[in-house]
Amino acid sequence: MLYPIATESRVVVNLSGIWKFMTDKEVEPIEVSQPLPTNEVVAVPASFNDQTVSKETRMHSGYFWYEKEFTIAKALRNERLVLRFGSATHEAWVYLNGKEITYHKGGFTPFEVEINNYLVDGPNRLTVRLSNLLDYTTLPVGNYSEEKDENGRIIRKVDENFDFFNYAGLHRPVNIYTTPRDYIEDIVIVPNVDLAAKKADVHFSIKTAGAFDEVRVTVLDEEGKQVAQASGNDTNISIDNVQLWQPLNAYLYTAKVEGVKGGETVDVYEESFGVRKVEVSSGKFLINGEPFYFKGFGKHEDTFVQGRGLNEAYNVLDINLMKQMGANSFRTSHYPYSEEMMRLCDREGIVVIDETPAVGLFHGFGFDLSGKNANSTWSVLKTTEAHEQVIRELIDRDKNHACVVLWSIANEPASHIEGAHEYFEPLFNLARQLDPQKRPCTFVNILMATPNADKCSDLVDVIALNRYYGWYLQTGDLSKAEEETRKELLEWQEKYPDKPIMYTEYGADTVAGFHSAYGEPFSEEYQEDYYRMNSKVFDEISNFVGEQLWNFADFQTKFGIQRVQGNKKGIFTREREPKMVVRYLSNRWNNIPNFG
Ligand code: GCB
Repeated sequence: MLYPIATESRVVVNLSGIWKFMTDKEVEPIEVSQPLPTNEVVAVPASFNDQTVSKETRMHSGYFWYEKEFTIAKALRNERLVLRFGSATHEAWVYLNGKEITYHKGGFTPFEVEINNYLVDGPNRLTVRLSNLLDYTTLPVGNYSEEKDENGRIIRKVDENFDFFNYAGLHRPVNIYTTPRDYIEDIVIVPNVDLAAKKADVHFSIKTAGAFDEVRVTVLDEEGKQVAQASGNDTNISIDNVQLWQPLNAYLYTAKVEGVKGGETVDVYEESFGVRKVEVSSGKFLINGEPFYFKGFGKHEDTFVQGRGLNEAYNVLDINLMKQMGANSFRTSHYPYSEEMMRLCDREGIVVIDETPAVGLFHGFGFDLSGKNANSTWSVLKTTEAHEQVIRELIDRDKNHACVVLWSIANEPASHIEGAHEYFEPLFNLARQLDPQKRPCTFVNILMATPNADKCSDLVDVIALNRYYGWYLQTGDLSKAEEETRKELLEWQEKYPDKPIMYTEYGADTVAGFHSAYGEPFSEEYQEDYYRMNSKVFDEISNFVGEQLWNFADFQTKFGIQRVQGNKKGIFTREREPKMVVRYLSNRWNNIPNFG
């Protein structure tokens, strides 16, 4: 699915702004033939939760409604008109002028529908019913329960099986875009680069709908100069003296794709792409033939008021802070991030580990670290279908992004429990089959799934570990934590000598401004000591290819005795003020080259 852009043949109408809003108390059915019976409003794109002063609305679990009126200019009415949601969290039923026109489940991927047949002259009423319910069939996984109150009303509850607040709503842009009746439907770009010859063969497959006499692809360089041109739905273009897309030194070509009919260009779409080679070989992660070292973060889409909604100013600031620290990468923990962020990373040369929303695949997670309930994980959870769907939708959406170098199929599943391998093997096969660029794949491993216990690491190209020695284990005892860290990393290296190893999480909750002469846990001193200890061990391990800490910034979570208005493992506060450790890490990372 192509990202909506304006071109010589396409117009984008942005429906962002103020929408009507109401939660559904499920007392009386909502009549979609009528305007929503509410005076409440919310801004789109954003989560609804933090825009209200009502605690009840903020914490609402169940169904809720959005509505917006729009008019389409007469000049556009003969075009093909497509309504597109960047995402709708987590499930959406879409009505236009009272008729259901589409449905989508899964809160982090786009979907679209043609609307010509449902439009009326004058104002059109777009109504969306959403649900933020999560259960054992959805991704992320939620612990769902319901009860009836004294009036017989159903009270629904979702206890997140993961450590971030269950923000919901229309988090990403809602657009109507036009195409001609004959149009370019999708573009798949696969660059193959001969590094020694500085030459790339770029394969384009163009999916079109309707009848074109010719499909033409023109590759333009960053100055807009033509590099090469070819014709056909399946075509190769060679680029001599190719400029590579490099981490923190991005170079983007543009593929101008034209559908031509009767000598006239009918539809035009421009897709930018980078030429780079990603491989895993002999315990190294190679980008453009050189061993790359990941320095960076696990993140969240999480800001004040907007919640999980697109916040482009924060995206820009976050990348600027990363660059200033000498970081080069992040993981989209724990769900696909906005398309706007992916496009920004392409342009800024930020390397991305692209993660599905498969988080919480651990029965009883959070209140049962002993793992008693975990034993039933793979018989209790029914997430296979949702998991296949998110892999399909994520790879379909992000396949052309140069910034994406590794797919993360899941975060912290119970990969040490019987049944895990059977669950994951087909999913890894699916991802590998679907990705036209054949990027490496991994899943992010939880601390109980040690080298002896884990059942799935044979499936991965990169061993990606979330470890909390010195925080959840050996709390406050960094010398014991150092021993455990070293011991486990050496065990992984011995067991899988050809697989690169990296940390995708390590961190310590730290209350900004809290100091301790004894370096106690939660103090800024402890956070720094904790990172110094980890760095020391990383530098001893030869197959260690990267450190992505947890977390870039403090973020909102559900309530819990371990959380003080959210998770405080950020090295920045939620406002993006640095904690003390940022100086140490900036110094370290600015002195570690991206390659070597
Ligand atoms: C983890 C999870 C992450 C949590 C983090 C923590 O292992 O992947 O979602 O926020 O630990 O801080 O506990």
